[in-house]
Amino acid sequence: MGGFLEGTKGLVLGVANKRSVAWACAKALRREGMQLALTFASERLEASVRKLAEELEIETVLACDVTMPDEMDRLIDGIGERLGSLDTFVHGVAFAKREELKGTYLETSREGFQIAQEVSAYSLPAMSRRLIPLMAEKGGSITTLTYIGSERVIPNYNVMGVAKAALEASVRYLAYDLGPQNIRVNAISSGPIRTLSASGIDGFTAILDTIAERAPLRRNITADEVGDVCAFLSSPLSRGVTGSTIYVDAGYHIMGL
Ligand code: NAD
Ligand code: IMJ
Repeated sequence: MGGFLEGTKGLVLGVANKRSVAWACAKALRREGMQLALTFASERLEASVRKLAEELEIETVLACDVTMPDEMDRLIDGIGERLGSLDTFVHGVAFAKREELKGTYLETSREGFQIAQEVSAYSLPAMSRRLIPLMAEKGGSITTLTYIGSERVIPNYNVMGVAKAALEASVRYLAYDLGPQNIRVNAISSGPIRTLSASGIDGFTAILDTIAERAPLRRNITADEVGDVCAFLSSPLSRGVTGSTIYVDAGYHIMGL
């Protein structure tokens, strides 16, 4: 009780398991009193997402594969029926074929490029457009998750870096489109975190070690630190902030060497 998001409602996409950054966002939003709905991307994930939802006393858990327009439509209908309106949407979804996340960007296939763009970038405007009617009355906040590999070359990030560049540009164009309706759109650029999406990535441990050594805070960040910034971006505390990418990376992005 008494959290700064008491009386607000949100939808979080991208929870796969306890390590998901979207799960940390859901925890922070719940802690501050937001009523939430979660989604699962495939039947394979349904049982685990439902179990996690129970932990936070979240009653609404719906299917949503962002490559399926009908499923996105059904999700919005379901949210309308269960929550009635929305103040917050958290987008924590990304995917590229594993073979695209090694070797050179030069070798990216047409199909691999299209999949990464569709799931990791296009899903933001596609979902946002559908959600607007639920946010229209008082405005709201849309937050997505990105990575510095959109602006600098991170070996192996490849087609995901290009998709994140499209995602961050989408944040700016959406912020302009939705500003008149008092809907804010921002991204959190997170430092590396050991999640399912970071598993099996060549050299991941070396990247964590480099950050612990060079970042101004001389450490890595936690998913909960991203969750707290997500709660801030979802709250009136950030009412003047839109179109921004906020770094939660222990300051690493300011370094030249
Ligand atoms: P994660 O694997 O837990 O989350 C990725 C989510 O995307 C999963 O829940 C998965 O089900 C979902 N997803 C994939 N394809 C989908 C589809 N077609 N439809 C719906 N959902 C789909 O990993 P994570 O690290 O928590 O990633 C969450 C976000 O954070 C991603 O956008 C990722 O790029 C970003 N990010 C992660 C890191 C990191 O180091 N882990 C750093 C910066 C940004
Ligand atoms: C991913 C690939 C290469 C380098 C990477 C990452 N670094 C970090 C990540 C340095 C931090 C994690 N990240 C920021 C992502 O956005 C990951 C996205 C991702 C991961 C996978 C792995 C499994 C798979 N497909 C994926 N699609 C997207 O099959």
